[in-house]
Amino acid sequence: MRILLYSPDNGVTRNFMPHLWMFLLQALTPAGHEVLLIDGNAQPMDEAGVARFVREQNIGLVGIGAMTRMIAKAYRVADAVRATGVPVVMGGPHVTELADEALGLGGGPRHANAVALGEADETWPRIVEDAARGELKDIYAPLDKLGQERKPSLESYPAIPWDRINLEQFNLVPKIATRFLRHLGGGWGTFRMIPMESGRGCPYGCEFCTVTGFFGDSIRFRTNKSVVDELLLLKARAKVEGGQIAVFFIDDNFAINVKRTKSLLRDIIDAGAQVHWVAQISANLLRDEELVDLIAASGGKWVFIGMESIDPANLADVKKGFNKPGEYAAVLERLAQRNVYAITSFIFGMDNDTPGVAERTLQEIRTWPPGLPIFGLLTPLPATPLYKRLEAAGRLTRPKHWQEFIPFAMAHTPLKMTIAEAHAEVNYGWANSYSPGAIAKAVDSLDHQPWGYRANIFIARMCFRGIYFPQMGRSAWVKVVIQNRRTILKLGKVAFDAWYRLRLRSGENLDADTEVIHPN
Ligand code: B12
Ligand code: SF4
Repeated sequence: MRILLYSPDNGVTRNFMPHLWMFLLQALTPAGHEVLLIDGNAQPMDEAGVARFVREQNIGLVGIGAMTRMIAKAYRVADAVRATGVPVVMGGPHVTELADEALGLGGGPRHANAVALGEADETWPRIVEDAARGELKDIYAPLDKLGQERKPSLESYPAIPWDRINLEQFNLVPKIATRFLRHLGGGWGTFRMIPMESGRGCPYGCEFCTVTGFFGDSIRFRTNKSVVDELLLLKARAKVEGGQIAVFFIDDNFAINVKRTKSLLRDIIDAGAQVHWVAQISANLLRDEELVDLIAASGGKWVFIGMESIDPANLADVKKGFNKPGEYAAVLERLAQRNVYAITSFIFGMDNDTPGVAERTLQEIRTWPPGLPIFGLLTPLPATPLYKRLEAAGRLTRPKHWQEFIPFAMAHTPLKMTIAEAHAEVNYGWANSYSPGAIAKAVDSLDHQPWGYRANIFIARMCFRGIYFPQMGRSAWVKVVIQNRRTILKLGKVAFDAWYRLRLRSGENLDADTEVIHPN
């Protein structure tokens, strides 16, 4: 049977990274079946396009995975596929929480033939075999013999064949520049960001988060060896391609067990498996100097920190009191001293927020080393404690906000400001962090650093602004480049001067060599 795994586009921006679940389920598919992947963020397709693909490619089963914000598109695609007579199975966090919605049991239309609840590592092979026999069941749940929910162990994690998978759709280098960049130092003909997990689960239980409910509060790890082997495979692929690979450790809290993280990082260093990597780590765990040393030595370049708010009252409200705003600056300095920078994520529209929260937050951010600030709104995702609290208090203004998803729009009323004010705060945060002036300032603050670091923060800021300001298509990019021309010219001049000095020096050396060889 031919199987298509499909991930819908988010409709706002091209994702910088494919979704891990597709590669994982592909690796877990029983022998004898062929799996094709389409990531809508890399290969945008409308529902008719996916249905046509399914017919033309003689697909026998379609698997769709989606977060809440993409679920409306996921349902539309599922409907179009089912209309061709091909069954659809859906999985991921949204349908796990609202399986009835996907199966049409709550009064709405049915979108999926089957739903995979929770982690599907162990149920997927069964789903495939049932589909091949034409005997799909409605629900697949990971249960043990006693009927209790079972979280798969990651001890026997499958080897994802990164050396063989077709990653054509996941190259971040524009086609036009590929040939030239392939020959640049180290080879930049391709640049791929690859998702990798080293463990699952988070015990912290922040009120707005799906993770503790979905993956459970017991943390499970892969063996160090399986992570190191995967890194080595990716590194070898980059070399063969004349390109670069960076890894995003998608663990919700990569250092949740500091002892184990240190041992993994040491093993990566010992095996020479370093690639540039990004990971999510909460600020409280970055107090440890030795951990931060190992992060830098093992290839860590960016750390995503869910700071959420600079107001302790807000943090206490959402059960994230372990974040201490007073130590944010020291944590970021500790990272920056090792040339590791942070993606700092903030949520506005929290219950203690008042108008002006964005400027107050920016005032703090301006005192920190440069990084990539991002701003969102408090969002009640289905089945989270936050959703239940707001529902009970009658504060949800759009209880089924996912059915008509609107980016950066609140679905409940904050306590101390209006919805419109909350939206304006997010806009203020983005506009003032990613204006040409702010980008130039971030780059200039690294004037004492080699060119690569300045170029890195510049490119990252240019990409990150696209999370909020639509940046799809060539004309949008041309506009951004023109707006930031001063910084681009400055970076270009620094690069040219360095290249020219290098040439001059190698010319002098050539003369000196010539003198030695021909002293007369
Ligand atoms: C990496 C990641 C991202 C990446 C993007 C996704 C990517 N390219 O990988 C980035 C950093 C960009 C991101 C952004 C956001 N993310 Co995010 N992200 C994650 C994260 C940390 C890991 C995802 C992952 O790969 N997990 C590991 C895989 C193996 O697990 P999985 O995807 O759940 O898949 C398993 C099962 O669900 C199931 N399954 C999944 N799909 C399918 C499909 C089929 C057919 C079947 C059978 C089974 C199946 O099988 C898999 C194996 O067991 C998760 C948290 C988490 N730990 O999962 C949050 C998470 C998915 N993100 C979340 C959110 C809210 C967001 C944002 C909206 C945040 C924001 N406010 O801006 C944005 C929106 C992104 C966008 N614009 O599209 C929420 C989603 C909750 C929900 N109900 O939708 C999560 C769960 C975190 C949370 N705090 O609750 N995210
Ligand atoms: S620490 Fe992160 S992953 Fe864990 S519950 Fe809080 S927000 Fe979710």
